[in-house]
Amino acid sequence: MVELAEISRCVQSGKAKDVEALVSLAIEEQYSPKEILEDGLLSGMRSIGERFKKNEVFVPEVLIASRAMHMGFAILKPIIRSSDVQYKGVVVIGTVKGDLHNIGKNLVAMMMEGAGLKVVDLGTDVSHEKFVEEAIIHKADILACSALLTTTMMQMKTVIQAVTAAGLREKLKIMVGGAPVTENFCRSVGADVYTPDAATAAEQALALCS
Ligand code: B1M
Repeated sequence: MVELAEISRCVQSGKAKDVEALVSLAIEEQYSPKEILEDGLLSGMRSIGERFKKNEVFVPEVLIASRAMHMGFAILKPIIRSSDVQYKGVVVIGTVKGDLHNIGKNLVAMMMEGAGLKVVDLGTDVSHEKFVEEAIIHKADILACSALLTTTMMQMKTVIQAVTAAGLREKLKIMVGGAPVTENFCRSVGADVYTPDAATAAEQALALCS
């Protein structure tokens, strides 16, 4: 009999092959996709997120754990019925126009996924038009912008202006982050939430959606 806690432990230690095997076995043993997701895969990512925040693990461990989670998720995905797993919210995320840094943004996206949110990752060099377009298409609850350059961080203001012009500002929360971004900057451009790291970003995103 598979223990879902074992899947969680294998995610945390990045044992992707074991995660795949255990998820397949758990499906055979009639665990529901929701149980496997919540108590296995996402539980593992949540733990790694907490340890990352306490500096007990670092970027490489998080990336390896996330890869293991995704491999398990790929097996689960075809059998997840839309009625079975309810996402807690929808986040559209990207690195702003002119900026190609994606390591931090990817971490934020993974942690948010690990927290049970649906994440639509637009990649890097994302224009304000694209942010708005995708927020509408995916009925996003949160727009999350990352920037690593002092020369691109002002793009966040442009994104927020475009969101306001599209009449979405009331219902769309805007989160910002990245090395040069600060709480003061967040307030000055009219964003809702600044967080300094990926784990806190996931926590805050979840709080905004509940
Ligand atoms: Co570039 N780069 N880079 N770079 N790069 C920095 C950012 C820089 C500080 C290096 C330096 O000069 N000391 C500097 C910026 C200076 C400034 O603006 N003041 C810089 C520069 C100048 C440049 C170029 C202009 C260099 C050149 O070509 N002359 C160029 C720009 C290209 C472009 O974007 N148009 C450039 C290019 C590159 C590479 C392509 C080589 C590569 C990026 C590869 C990639 O991302 N795929 C790169 C890298 C790797 C770096 C450094 C070394 C590392 C960045 C990183 O990934 N950190 C960086 C120096 C440094 O930081 N030591 C540097 C790890 C990552 C986990 O941290 O992204 O901060 P970070 O994410 C954190 C938090 O910030 C937060 O969570 C993450 C972790 O928990 N976070 C969020 C991030 N986004 C968030 C969003 C949120 C919430 C939290 O909510 C939405």
